[in-house]
Amino acid sequence: MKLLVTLMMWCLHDVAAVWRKKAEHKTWINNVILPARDRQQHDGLAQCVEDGSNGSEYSGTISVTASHHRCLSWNISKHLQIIYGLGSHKYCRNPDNSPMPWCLVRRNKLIVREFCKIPRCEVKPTNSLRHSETLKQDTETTCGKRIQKRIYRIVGGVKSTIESQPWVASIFKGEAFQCGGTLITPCWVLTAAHCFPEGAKTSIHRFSVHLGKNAINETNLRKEQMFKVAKLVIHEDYTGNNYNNDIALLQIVDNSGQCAHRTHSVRTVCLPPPQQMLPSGSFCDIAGYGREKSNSVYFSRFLKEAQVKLISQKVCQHNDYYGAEVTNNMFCAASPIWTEDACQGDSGGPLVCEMNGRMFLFGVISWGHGCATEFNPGVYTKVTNYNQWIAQHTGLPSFTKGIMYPQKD
Ligand code: 4AZ
Repeated sequence: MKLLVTLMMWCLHDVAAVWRKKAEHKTWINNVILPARDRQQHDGLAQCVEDGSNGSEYSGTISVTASHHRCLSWNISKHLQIIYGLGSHKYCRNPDNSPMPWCLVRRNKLIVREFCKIPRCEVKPTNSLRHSETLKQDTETTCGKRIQKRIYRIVGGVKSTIESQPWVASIFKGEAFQCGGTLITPCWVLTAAHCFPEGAKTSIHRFSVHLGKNAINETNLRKEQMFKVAKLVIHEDYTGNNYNNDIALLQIVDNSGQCAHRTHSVRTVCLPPPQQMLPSGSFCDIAGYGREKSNSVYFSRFLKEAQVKLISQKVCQHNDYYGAEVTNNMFCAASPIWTEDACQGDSGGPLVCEMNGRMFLFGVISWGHGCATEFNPGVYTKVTNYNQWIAQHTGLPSFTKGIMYPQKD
């Protein structure tokens, strides 16, 4: 008896190894696309396998294999049932990180494991009705919330995750990364005017905006949302020679006519009220995919974030710093020992400051002499000078009043 059990376990192991090898070359999951609303139809459990997943979260009720064999109850192998904590059912599962869910079947008097036919989940709902039924959007009152997930320690700074800065947008011209941006409403991204050197002649159809991206050259369809540019508004008074009014708006829309939907990797930031400024010395975060050194050829592959300290207007406009190069539509920030700074490629991205557990966008990364060099702080467009301008061009005054900003008693 003991020998038979050992033989059976060996067989199971052996056949499993063969199947694992086969599965590397062939997908056994039928190419059936389930609409998003059907994914969780059974007690809130996953009924399909997400793209890129091995189905370890699958908890549906399919109990036939890819080769049409009926699954046996898991209690046929007490050993597997116990080590994997499976019940006395016969549904396909992936308890051991196999390439996909599987179950035990009887073949030629032997009990072997076979992979199952599980429908793939739809990556994106196909019609806009279903889209709006299932997907949430941020509103004026849900902005600025994030899951802070720093991994470890722009120039200097720490490698970040998009969940820590879910409002960060990346703007591409064709295949080329162009600039950062910040999601301020589900349909609008705020960025820098100097990202569009062709000004009013810019052909917007060449641009795309990506949200939810952890790394520039990495596409994770489960996190990322991609958009075309429906409209570009460059500030009318932007002057390229001194970067005054370095601010622009992009209206975004996806292929099914929708704007950004709210996930852990995609959220809107809050706007502070008009003319609100924080005291100098306050620490804020900057984020971007820009260069890690001013002379570096490459952009940072990963999203990075750094903490910088706000510098008073008086100090930044002093001749030891930038003098009159810094206008009142700009402010400066730097790390106290000049080790962390925004750099080329971070332009257009956010400087955000926390107030009562929410993040508010105070600055758009604009310019600076070099990167992380002494007495040459980063210069940011002062967003709170533009609430009215943003309201006028987006038609969304409720997002620009700063209603989530803590009120003084
Ligand atoms: C740039 O070229 C740039 N050190 C942005 C920020 C800074 C420097 C250059 C600030 O886009």
